[in-house]
Amino acid sequence: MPEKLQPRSINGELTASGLRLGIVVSRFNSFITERLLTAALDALKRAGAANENVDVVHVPGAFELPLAAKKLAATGRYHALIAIGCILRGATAHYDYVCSETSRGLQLAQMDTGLPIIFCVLTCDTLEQAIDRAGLKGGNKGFEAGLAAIEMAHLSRKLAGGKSSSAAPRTTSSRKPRRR
Ligand code: INI
Repeated sequence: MPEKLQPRSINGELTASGLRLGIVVSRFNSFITERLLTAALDALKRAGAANENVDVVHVPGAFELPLAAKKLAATGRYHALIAIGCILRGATAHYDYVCSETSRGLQLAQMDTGLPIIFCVLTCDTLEQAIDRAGLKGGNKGFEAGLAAIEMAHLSRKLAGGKSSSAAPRTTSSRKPRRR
């Protein structure tokens, strides 16, 4: 029997020390989004993130997340971003427009800038579904998003071929994160 191929495995670490992270949070449905934010911050703190390396920006609703995220990415200051929102289905088609433009906008911002932008936007039919995902039943998606941001920050640097600990995101201006 021939030996099984053992490929090189490239993974992102789960340590946040030295990482600069930005979080954009929507105020709409803040009962949910603030719970997601708390859990995301908990994940970052447990992984070793420093207070001065984490910025939180609030926007009115999920629809505003992509622009704010893109502007944060353009500063060149961050290794990864997290976008937090909660979109609940209503009686009209508004939900569909907000969902599709928010996800499309965040993906575009991520692809345009090369900076990982973690999608922590709940899209639920009911408030109960959102509550379940914000810490009551099925864990907290904010915590998962925090870990995903850390992992992607490291992985992004590795895939870009960088070896130094200053993980430079490939922004349009190719600027490295600035030390403050
Ligand atoms: N914004 C949300 O974040 N969640 C929602 O459920 C929501 N609904 O249902 O309307 C929502 N709408 C506001 C939208 O995101 C914008 O803030 C608004 O349209 C102004 O641009």
